[in-house]
Amino acid sequence: MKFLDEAKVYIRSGSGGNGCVSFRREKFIEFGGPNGGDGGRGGDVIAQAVNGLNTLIDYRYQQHFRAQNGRAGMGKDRHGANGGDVVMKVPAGTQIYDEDGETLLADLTEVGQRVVLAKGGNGGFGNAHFKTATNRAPRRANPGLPGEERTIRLRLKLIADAGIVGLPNAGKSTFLAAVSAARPKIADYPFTTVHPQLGVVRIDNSEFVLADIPGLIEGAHEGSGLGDRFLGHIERCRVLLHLVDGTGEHAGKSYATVRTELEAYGHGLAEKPEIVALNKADALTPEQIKSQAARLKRAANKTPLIVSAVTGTGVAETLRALMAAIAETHSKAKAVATPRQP
Ligand SMILES: Nc1nc2c(ncn2[C@@H]2O[C@H](COP(=O)(O)OP(=O)(O)OP(=O)(O)O)[C@@H](O)[C@H]2O)c(=O)[nH]1
Ligand SMILES: [Mg+2]
Repeated sequence: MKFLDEAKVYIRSGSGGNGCVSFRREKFIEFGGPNGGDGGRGGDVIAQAVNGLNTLIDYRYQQHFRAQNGRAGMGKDRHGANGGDVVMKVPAGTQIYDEDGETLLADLTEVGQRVVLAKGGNGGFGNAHFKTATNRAPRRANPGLPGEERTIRLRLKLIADAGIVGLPNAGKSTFLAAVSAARPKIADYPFTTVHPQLGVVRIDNSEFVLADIPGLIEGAHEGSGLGDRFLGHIERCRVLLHLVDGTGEHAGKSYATVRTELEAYGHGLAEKPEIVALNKADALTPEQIKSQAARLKRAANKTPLIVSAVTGTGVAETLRALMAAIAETHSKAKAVATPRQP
């Protein structure tokens, strides 16, 4: 399936049906009275988060969503039919913005969540509605109200528990492939990964979702490389796995480059708990590991894990560290949600 994480969509809810002007006319019945029915309501445009989607690609092919108009009321007190709603199915993690791309209208983070984006117009009253003691033959009926139209922007921010960051070629995709059933493209050139990938990781009877995103280079926040827009996909991650290529020139500098980009991007990424790992240990001599790990430790202020995504060295430890960090953020969130009773 192709990946698309931004889409612009035009939506229009249904207009209400007009009310009807009509009088009862039957043989032998005088003054039958008004019997014009009300118009039906126009349909709504609704967005709903559904299971089994992880891209907005459908919105490349369909960019207009119109709900049905309500039908007009009719004589003999017949109410017009309501217009059908149209439901836009989106993956969980989709944010819906106004046309300006800044005003957040809705954030659908859980499957099943739905939001009405454009309400259908009400149907107009038929003349039967306007019958009063003093006006027993009203000749007025209301028109239906028009539907709403607007342009909205959908922005998908994948929901993963942990996200892998690092320079291009750090081995992020190799790591994801080693620990999950995901099969990202892997190659020894930068920017192999051009869009985010998710994998489910199972360790010690629990599981979590790990996201692999395109590599970051210096200046990514100014658009260098693939830029930093994919960082949006790890905004909601609880922890980061920062992979540093041990075969690179200076592990400490590689680390710092990526950190600078995380900080420049903002949105709380730099404050997330981070597990640091020196990757490609299999390709290094023990001395090289020692010196690179020391540089990395100085830069990151914590002892890095030593990993080889290819041979599997240190992989289980890394997953356990991620799992523990994820669990910790959960318990912290709970502590905030339930303040102690005085
Ligand atoms: N020796 C060794 N090579 C590795 C290891 N992990 C990854 N590689 C190699 O490093 C190269 C880049 O790996 P990828 O997994 O594509 O790197 P990436 O970080 O996803 O790169 P981008 O998607 O371009 O950002 C590939 O040739 C891998 O085979 C490792 O643990 N040891
Ligand atoms: Mg990759």
